[in-house]
Amino acid sequence: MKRFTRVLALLLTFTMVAAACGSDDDGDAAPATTAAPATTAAPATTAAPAAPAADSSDAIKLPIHNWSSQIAGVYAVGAILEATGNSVEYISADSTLVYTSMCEGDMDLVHEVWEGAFGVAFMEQVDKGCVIDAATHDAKTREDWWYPSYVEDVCPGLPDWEALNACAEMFSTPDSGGKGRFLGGPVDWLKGDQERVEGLEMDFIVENAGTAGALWAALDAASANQDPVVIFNWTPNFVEAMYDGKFIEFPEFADECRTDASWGLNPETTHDCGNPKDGYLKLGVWSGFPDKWPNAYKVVQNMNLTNLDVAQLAMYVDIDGMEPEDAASKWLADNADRVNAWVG
Ligand code: TMO
Repeated sequence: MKRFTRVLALLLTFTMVAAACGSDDDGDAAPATTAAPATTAAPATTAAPAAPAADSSDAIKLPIHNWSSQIAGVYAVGAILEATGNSVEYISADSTLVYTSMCEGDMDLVHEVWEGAFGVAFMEQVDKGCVIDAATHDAKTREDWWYPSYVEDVCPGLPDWEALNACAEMFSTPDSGGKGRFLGGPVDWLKGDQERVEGLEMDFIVENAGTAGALWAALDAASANQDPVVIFNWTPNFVEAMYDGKFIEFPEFADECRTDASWGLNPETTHDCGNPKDGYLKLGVWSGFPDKWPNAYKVVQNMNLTNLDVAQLAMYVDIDGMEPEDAASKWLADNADRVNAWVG
């Protein structure tokens, strides 16, 4: 049986070569197939599948952003692409502008597109046709204002946003002029916190942390003293494994809330609502990707991260203190069966 298959494969190969040679004949008006007698069961051309297109040898450009699951995860994505024979290049990139970069051909693949933070920037380029919405992970995401649970002891009515606002003064800092301080993430993440504070007429100022680490340092310091604090946080993340806490419940999110000022509680501002509670996590590629790296593209479309994957990648770095590359290796080893199925 095995030998028969091999012989058949050889025959097919020979037929393909013969067909290819035939069609190479210069000035031969009749293609090889029409020369074949009508009684031939299968003409050479229909038996020969199109030769699989080879991937370009150019490196696939991948961004390094500024939160741990992404940084560890991109090395895992890169290692998978290398295993399929591609080469990759890692480039530090602004996490919002990266979608414009993809349009300009300066970036090829973003594997963690969070709806809350990047949904608008991503979909804008998808609508333009220069970025492809290539895969939706199973992971469901949420990104919003968040507090550690002990704050509920001093601020009744949480997690409701109006209850938070009634306690605003508790969240003041020496620089916040008596208002509460919301500590947001780096400026390339979620936009719109200032609009939200204004739109909902909250007694808060918005301060942006320079790094994710500055958020966790503020959380750590506040927790040690049980001081009220409200910061930007997200899930899946490592935080839920270390701290008990909740997201603030703002008015329910709708797409129009981001684009249509007249929508929502305040007819003059956008962002007078919370972020999506069940947000997507997507994978986007440059529109030229499928033609340039057809084989890699097949693998990329199979990639699928769960909440646990994203949380684990973050935990390996932020709790266990692993280097992102080592976290990627560990995650790849622990998930080898799934990853092999993606590669096919
Ligand atoms: C994009 N992020 C997960 C940090 O909110």
